[in-house]
Amino acid sequence: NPVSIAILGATGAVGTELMELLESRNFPVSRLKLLASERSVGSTLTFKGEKLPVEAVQPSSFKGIDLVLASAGGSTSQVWAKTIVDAGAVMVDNSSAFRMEPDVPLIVPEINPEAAAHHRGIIANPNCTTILLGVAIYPLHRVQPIKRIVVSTYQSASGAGARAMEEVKVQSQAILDGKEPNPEIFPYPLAFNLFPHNSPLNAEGYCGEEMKMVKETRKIFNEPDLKITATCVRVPVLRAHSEAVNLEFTSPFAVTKAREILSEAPGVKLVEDWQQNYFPMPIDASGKDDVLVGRIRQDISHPNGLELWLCGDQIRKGAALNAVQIAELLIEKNWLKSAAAMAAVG
Ligand code: A2P
Ligand code: 11C
Repeated sequence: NPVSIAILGATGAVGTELMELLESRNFPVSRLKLLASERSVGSTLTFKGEKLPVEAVQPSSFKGIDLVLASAGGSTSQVWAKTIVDAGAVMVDNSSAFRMEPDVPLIVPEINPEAAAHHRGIIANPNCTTILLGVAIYPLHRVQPIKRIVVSTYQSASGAGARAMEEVKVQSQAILDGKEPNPEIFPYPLAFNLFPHNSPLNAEGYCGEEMKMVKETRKIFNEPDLKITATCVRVPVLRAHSEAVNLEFTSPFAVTKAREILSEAPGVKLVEDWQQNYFPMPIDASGKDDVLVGRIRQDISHPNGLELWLCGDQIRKGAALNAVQIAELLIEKNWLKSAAAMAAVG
């Protein structure tokens, strides 16, 4: 049956991509409601050739809605989650608000689709860097358990939203014009620069983004004791994140075997031309569904180590595409049901 959908945060970078994906993937939509803040009232967005008004979210917004795709930030999700669930809708939430709640499944369809069976109205979409990492390394972990992960990220501006992407362009132009760049969304100039991710630091000196990668990966892999450490860095790239990944296994993992597994893994595209020194790049990953993986090589410092490099579109697989795939999974498995109906079946 076609689904009545509300997008909360429709005007944002992820929101507009959600609309594009619902259309291009032929998602069965009976009605689409576009919700954002008061600021967007009066604007319209086009879906399947039709101009739809953007409405300010309000308590009555979710009446008769089956599915809410939320990407309006954690605090907005916190405010509206109960209203959404009480209205009988399922919320696929792109924010970090509920990801670590024990009764909220945190889903990457290529990794742990079965965990979505236990939802109680809210399903969380992981952090973008976590999704891209998981898609690329879980196929290896499934074959031979990973003992330790060391990951360094090179994160695009899109992770901080549409206005942050605009800021890098404006700053780049300012610098080319010999003017001072003016940071507004980011704390420091990003054009022609980079800086460690600016999420809040904990007592150990890790930032929030790094701890999301640690905790969310453990939850998605269902490996509470997985050893993983991360360094997250913002780079002046528009919309694809990159990651340098070091994996340690309990015994040697042949590079040829890793390549073979990843060449067939869902959501992964192997990009390796060793003759041309051509490997995944953010410009090639932008606008694509797959996580591009390459430079798979033996770690020369450890017999059980592998090195690899990946790039993935932060707005697509890192956010909107993963959310739409979760929604498709719910339909396929008949799990697109209210919290009450899910509780009744156990
Ligand atoms: P608006 O355009 O009205 O501000 P991005 O991640 O690209 O910055 O997008 C954020 C999205 O979340 C936008 O659609 C934005 O709408 C929406 N949003 C932000 N704050 C709120 C809020 N308090 N209530 C509803 N939507 C919000
Ligand atoms: C970034 N990954 O690139 C972040 C943004 O938990 O969904 C998304 C934060 C989140 O800055």
